[in-house]
Amino acid sequence: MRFLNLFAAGLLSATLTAAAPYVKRNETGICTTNKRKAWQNLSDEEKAEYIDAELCLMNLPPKLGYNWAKNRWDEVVYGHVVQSNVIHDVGAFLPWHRLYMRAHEYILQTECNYTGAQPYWEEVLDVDDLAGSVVFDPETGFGGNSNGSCVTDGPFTQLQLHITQYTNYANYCLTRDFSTTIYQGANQTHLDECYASTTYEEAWMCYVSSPHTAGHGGVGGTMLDVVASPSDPLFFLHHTNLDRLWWEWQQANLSARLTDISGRNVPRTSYLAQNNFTYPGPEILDYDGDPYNVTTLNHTLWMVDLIPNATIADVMDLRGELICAEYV
Ligand SMILES: [Cu+2]
Repeated sequence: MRFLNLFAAGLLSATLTAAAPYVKRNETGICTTNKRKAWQNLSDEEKAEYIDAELCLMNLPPKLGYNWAKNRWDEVVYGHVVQSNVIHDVGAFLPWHRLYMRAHEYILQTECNYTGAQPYWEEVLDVDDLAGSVVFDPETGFGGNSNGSCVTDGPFTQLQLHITQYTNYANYCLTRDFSTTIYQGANQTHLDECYASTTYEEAWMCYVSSPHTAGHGGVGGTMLDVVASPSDPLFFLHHTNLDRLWWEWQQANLSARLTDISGRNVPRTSYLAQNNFTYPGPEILDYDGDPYNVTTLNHTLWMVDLIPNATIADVMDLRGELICAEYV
């Protein structure tokens, strides 16, 4: 896999610094920013501001110095692509994606003047009518199904994508291909089952296999690509919803679950094979902060210079200095 050559340099140069504070707290010390709302509850003005900020990102010049990057969107997507074989099927899956949601939210706020917080797609509300979801509204949302072809309605009709698992020099379009069957994994029965998990290990596996798979497979097309799925802007609403579900689970027993982390650092052999992933090398595993193949609070979350790296400990509390968010 060619992109791994870039990995070593990136990880080593991005030293394992403590996270810098991204948000200002008011004088009481209470986090008052980043009230993350369901897309379904945003006003049309709020929706338009978010969509405009995403379009802004797609039109901003790149700034990380990669010669292949055509715009800032490519760089944001790359942050996920380059380490797909160490952020999926592992214990760090939920924490890494939590920080990645913050990176995206922070970049919208600081580089595209976005004044809101990252919205989420409350997917359970749409299990009976996926295609009818307001997120797919071409006027106010992300455009709709395209049955595997290029998306032809909504603000991302012209979106050109460049990064795949195998190259950063591709030119291809955003696609969607709905599956109402797979989407049923987002239903309340599955959410209840995951919520009833008693350990992080049990919880992350349940959330990954049910609501997480439901969003990726239900929307299909680009969203079904385990590597390049952040290319569909809907990815960020989907993963923020997943993060909300994890936070709900944490809140059910906060004193224990603010520190409850576990899992492996290397995906299962079957998972690597199924996705054509290479086994992560020492340039990754020697720098992840964990001495063994067990995920701990010291585990480093690599952000590829989009924002500073952090540890899992830094993101466990959604209300903390780093994420500073609230789901409303
Ligand atoms: Cu991912």
